[in-house]
Amino acid sequence: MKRSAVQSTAAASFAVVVALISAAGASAAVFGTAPLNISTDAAGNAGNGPSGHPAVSGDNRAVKYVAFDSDASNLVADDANAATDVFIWRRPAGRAGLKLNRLGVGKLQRASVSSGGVEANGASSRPALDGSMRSRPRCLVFQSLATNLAPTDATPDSDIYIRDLKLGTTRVLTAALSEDSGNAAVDGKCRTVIFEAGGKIYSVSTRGGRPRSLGAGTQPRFSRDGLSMVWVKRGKVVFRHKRRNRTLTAGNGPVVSDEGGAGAGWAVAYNAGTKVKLALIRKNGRTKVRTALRRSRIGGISVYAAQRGVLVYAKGKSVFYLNRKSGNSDDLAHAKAAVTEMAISARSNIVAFAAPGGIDFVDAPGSTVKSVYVKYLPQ
Ligand SMILES: [Ca+2]
Ligand SMILES: [Ca+2]
Repeated sequence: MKRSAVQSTAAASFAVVVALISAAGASAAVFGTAPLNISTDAAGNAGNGPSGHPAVSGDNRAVKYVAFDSDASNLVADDANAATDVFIWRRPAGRAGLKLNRLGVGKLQRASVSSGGVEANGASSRPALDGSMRSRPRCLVFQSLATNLAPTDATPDSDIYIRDLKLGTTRVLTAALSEDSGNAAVDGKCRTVIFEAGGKIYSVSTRGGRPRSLGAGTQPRFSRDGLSMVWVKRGKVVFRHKRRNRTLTAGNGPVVSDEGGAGAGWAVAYNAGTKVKLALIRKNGRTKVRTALRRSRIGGISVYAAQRGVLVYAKGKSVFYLNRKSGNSDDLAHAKAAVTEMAISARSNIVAFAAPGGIDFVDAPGSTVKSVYVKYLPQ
């Protein structure tokens, strides 16, 4: 894959022309499998409403789950709440999970339901999934306005809920807070959830208890190993490790890697205007911030990004990845409208993103609904 982004975009454009002529698939034009729309019903029919905010489980290369939210009512049977719900898609095992070439493949379930399986009476959105290099995914967290998901929460404010993927139970984590809570993230072992409420970052144990304030901030994210977090405070990105906060430069939408070996420390990527900044924070505290990408938007970071690893990002309507070890950048998808919601697995073998307006040659002709796609990237 010794191609620059510019060259591969040109190659992609050429391939699109070839596809137009030969009616071939789009898979030849981009690196990895062709994007597969997973926000469909079991037969592969597109959602009847928009889907977005994909999250990918952090279980090393296994990547069992992708979650997203959707306004569509036709993705699963009996969705009659006329409200946004959170869905979890289970990637098929074996070849089918690597090829990802058939619409409706895998198992899609609604996750924003009560322990008794009752559907929510309010909108649920913004899922996050656990799983790390050493642990399997066990839980999904999301925010919901519903008043019927947990007996201890009957107020129509926004709360953070946790769904145990094995037991199929749902609990509220923020009943003790009167502010609206949202934008939750969970560590890789499903021990701690961080979220924002009333302009502050809070941390709460997944076993329950009162949320604890970590100070002013928004947009919290965890590293997969759960040892570091990032957020935005007064317009600047904050990196936190072992209760120590380090303020980086101005930015938003930060993502953080696990700690690298041999003192390499951590990588934090974030948006700053139209640039993507990459902060490398070494174990000894030395921090370097540089511009990694221009006219781009960060979408995700793989666990080893401090030393090597991958960034996934969008440039206009296209999704790319950048391999920090080789310096190679390659295109993953060309959507019909600007892509802003992306996620990447721990080892960057699975990428998920939401494309407003759909993707040419991938969706049914004429389908323009915002959908969630997954790709497998061979490594
Ligand atoms: Ca619904
Ligand atoms: Ca509530």
